[in-house]
Amino acid sequence: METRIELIQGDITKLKVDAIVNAANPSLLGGGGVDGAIHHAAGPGLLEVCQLLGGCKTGEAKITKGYKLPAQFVIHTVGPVWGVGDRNEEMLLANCYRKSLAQATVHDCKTVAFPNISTGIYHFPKELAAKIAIREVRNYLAVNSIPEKIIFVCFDAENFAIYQELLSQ
Ligand code: AR6
Repeated sequence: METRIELIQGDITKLKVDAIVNAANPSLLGGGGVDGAIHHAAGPGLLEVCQLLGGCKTGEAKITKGYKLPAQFVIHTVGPVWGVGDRNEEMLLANCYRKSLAQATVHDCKTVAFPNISTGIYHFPKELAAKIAIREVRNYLAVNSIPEKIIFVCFDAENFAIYQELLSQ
């Protein structure tokens, strides 16, 4: 596996990295899944600042501090809901990774952890999502020195197995 990409199975809220990415919704006011876990672990300070951000469009990313999280920053991105709208889910998911990585670079985040954006409540097919995530991260790292390291954090065993297989190629 390449030295700047790591894969783990676990809970992203536990990671002491420069930034964790949140799979949020356009309101940025919290929800279920990883979003709920991040807000729960970060405490009310995160919601207070999110209320000032004016939401976030699908495929875009906004950054906040991590509050009570071990991570210094949270990069909030909004993945596409699979199977609705104008059918450009693949492009929008790619944008999530690109825009999140750009936020990380601007804030000098050397270590960044990503969850499997859109593959839970938003029902994006897991293997296709993993292919897009890995492609975008590899392309970005090839031309940017910051972040130095990306950690793909898989919560469920199915995603973990998919990433293991794809990253070995
Ligand atoms: N750490 C890492 N990954 C996690 C964790 C965790 N603690 N908890 C869940 N996952 P989802 P989406 C994985 O549903 O599909 C929210 O309500 C999970 O197994 O969190 O982008 C938002 O507010 C899955 O692989 O996000 C939006 O409304 C991945 O995180 C909506 O859900 C993403 O699943 C976003 O849906």
